[in-house]
Amino acid sequence: MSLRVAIVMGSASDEPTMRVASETLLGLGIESEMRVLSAHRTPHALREWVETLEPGGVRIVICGAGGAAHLAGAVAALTTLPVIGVPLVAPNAIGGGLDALLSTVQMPRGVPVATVAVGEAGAANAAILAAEILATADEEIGARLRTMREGMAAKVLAR
Ligand code: RP5
Repeated sequence: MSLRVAIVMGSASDEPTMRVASETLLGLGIESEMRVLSAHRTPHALREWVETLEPGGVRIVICGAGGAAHLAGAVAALTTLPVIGVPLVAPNAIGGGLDALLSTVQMPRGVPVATVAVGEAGAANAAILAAEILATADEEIGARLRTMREGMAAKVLAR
């Protein structure tokens, strides 16, 4: 079966955080591919990669970047696949990732990026949101999402 979710990040230094997205997807029974490509450092390679996604069966793209976080916006400019942006905390971050949050979320009308929370929570939520999109046409994923929610609620109520 083809991989339905692709994850891309701007730097290898983003990998520990973005791994949370791939692990969360895996926990929901969804495999993904992960790449490091930069809107600024490798714009041509990024474009070539994006062009392979839809023909390869990818349905959703998760993009993580910090600082001047233009990766998700650049990907969204190149495809009409849903793009989920994860703002990350770069080593020189301003405002604990506020720089990346604003760079990711403030897209011009017509080219949306679904932007989640900064950092690990955002990486996890990007995966869950991707699964929720896939679940609109995949009942098995929907059932796994419901089980996950029930587990969360049980944990809270057990305290
Ligand atoms: C962004 O700049 C990357 O997404 C990363 O979060 C940040 C720092 O990258 P490195 O200088 O560590 O490669 O483009």
